[in-house]
Amino acid sequence: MQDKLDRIIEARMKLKTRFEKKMSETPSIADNRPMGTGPVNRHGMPKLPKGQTETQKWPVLDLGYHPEISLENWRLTINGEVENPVVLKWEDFMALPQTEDTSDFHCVTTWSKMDMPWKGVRLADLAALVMPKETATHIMCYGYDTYTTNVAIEEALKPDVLLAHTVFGEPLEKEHGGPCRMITPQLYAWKGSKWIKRIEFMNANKRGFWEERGYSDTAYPWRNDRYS
Ligand SMILES: Nc1nc2c(c(=O)[nH]1)N[C@H]1C(S)=C(S)[C@@H](COP(=O)(O)O)O[C@H]1N2
Ligand SMILES: [Mo]
Repeated sequence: MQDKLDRIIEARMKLKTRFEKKMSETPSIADNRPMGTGPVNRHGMPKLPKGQTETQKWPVLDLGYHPEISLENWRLTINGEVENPVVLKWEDFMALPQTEDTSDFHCVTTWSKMDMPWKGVRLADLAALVMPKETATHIMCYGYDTYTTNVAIEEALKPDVLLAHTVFGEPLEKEHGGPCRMITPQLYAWKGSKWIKRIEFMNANKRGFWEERGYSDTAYPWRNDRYS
């Protein structure tokens, strides 16, 4: 157990070193003229990105099909440009280091839900488990509903990017992507796949479902970067 944890920590430090510079230059951290209003959030951006309105409700947005995945049948495949591809069962996933983090959720359709207390596994910890090859630049995330979305690795490795199974102290509801979804608090929410099934590390960028239909590849909320 301790051994396994030590290995994850060591691999994570390596990855951190590899992507640190790129990560520190991403707009959600480094933009010196971010667009938005309100007090500064924890990564230095105005709390409410331009064109967004805060909502108390939590709307459901997806392709209309809510797949039912029992914990017993749930699998997460992580493969592609990695040293150690894995297929995790629910117990394997839950045995990984668990992170609690409160973050904001910005949907491109202009609503933002603030201060959502999530619990799950950091994408960075999953990456440390599979170890992306030197050639890896992006990931493609696949949902059980056939959804896909692409994310650059320097965004995916941010500490607030989780594969979340719990929110507001309760198991994530099916309509919001339960039992497990990804969240990307520093990018618009479509970059976080609900009902996540597979993460493919890639050696080039490729477009996902919405990106192929004119949504931005990069999706920076503080640049109003919605469509390409
Ligand atoms: N698998 C899957 N993930 C998805 C989507 C989807 O259609 N399928 N929609 C995306 C969009 S556009 C948004 S805004 C958020 C919405 O999450 P919510 O329904 O929990 O609010 O999920 C994203 N992840
Ligand atoms: Mo969305």
